[in-house]
Amino acid sequence: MTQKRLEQCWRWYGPDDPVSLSDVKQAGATGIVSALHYIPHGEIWPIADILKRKNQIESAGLVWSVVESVPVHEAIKTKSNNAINYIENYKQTLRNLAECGIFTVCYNFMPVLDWTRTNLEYQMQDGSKALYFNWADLALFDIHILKRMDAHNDYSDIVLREVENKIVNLSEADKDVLIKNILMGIPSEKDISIQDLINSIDIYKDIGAEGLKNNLIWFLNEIANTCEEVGVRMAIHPDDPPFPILGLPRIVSHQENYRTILEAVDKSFNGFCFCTGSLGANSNNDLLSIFELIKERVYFTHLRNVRKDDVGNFYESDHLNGDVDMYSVMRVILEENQKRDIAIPFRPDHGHQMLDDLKKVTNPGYSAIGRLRGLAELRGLELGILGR
Ligand code: DNO
Repeated sequence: MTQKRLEQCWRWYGPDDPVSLSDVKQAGATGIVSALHYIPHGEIWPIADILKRKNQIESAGLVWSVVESVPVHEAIKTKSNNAINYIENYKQTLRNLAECGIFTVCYNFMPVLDWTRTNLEYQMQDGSKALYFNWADLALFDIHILKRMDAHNDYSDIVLREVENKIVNLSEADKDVLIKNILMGIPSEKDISIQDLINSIDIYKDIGAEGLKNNLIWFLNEIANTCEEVGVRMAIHPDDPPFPILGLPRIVSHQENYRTILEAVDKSFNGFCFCTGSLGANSNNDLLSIFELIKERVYFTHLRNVRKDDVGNFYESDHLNGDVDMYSVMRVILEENQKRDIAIPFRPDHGHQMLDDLKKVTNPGYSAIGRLRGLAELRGLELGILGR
């Protein structure tokens, strides 16, 4: 195999991130993945703000490689009356980013909630802490806290029995933590409230998966000309977890979804963020086969691993030690990378809270040392495969 390396990236939430840009430098990453999280969803990102962030990154000797994310406003996902205004704003943000030299934009089309976990401090045997998703905890929240109508129909008997056991011992404090965990989003973006969630569940009940898919296709068609004019490549992130949850539809969870998105808008700007941890949480997903299908349009990758149990609960495992065969994934990504003019960016997605970080307040999944371990292992794997 020839020798072209991937671009090593690191997600940085901005100046308030407890992990500094000089920490990132020491971790050995060269590219930064960042977003202007303080700008409310749907508003235009002004050029001055983009340039300010870009300069901060460049002064540290790094490059702003990928925007993750320019959030898609709920009005667009639900195609409500004012959606077209938000599309115009979105296009302007893309133009502004391109004007500042940033051309890769990650986004997702998950209703209301971004990634969802039920426990943000799952104790690992080695003393570190991981993010965890447990169906019974989600069902408990759904049935007993949200009180969604007919929610119990969405869960297996095993899960429902576990809910009954859990509810007996659930303290008010446990309940609060569960609510906080499930509603937790991106740091410094607006928090979702229980009431927002209930309202949205109602709205999406009428839209359904078919409607949401059509809205995505509509969105992509609306922004297509702008993306092509200014050279922006969009990278949609898969649903995390890749299942319908809380009665909300999902449309980027498995291979057939990918085929639909590819075929519906068959233009090179319409690309993907290949996230191994998200897709790997569904044992029916064959990651290599999904990658084969979309490889020419993969503009960004999140390398993360998960370990699932028989019920489908999963925790985020060490990057090289989980159900995702990271060696094979890395191989195919590197093969594709050899054909590219621009190296494919990857970031070690999440990491355990470990060592000194256990004493610190960190952003769940985004503490420094766990990701540093992940990056170092992935870099070693990459070099091993490249034969250097
Ligand atoms: C979680 C991330 C997601 C991702 C967005 C992309 O850690 O992978 O929050 O950034 O879904 O839009």
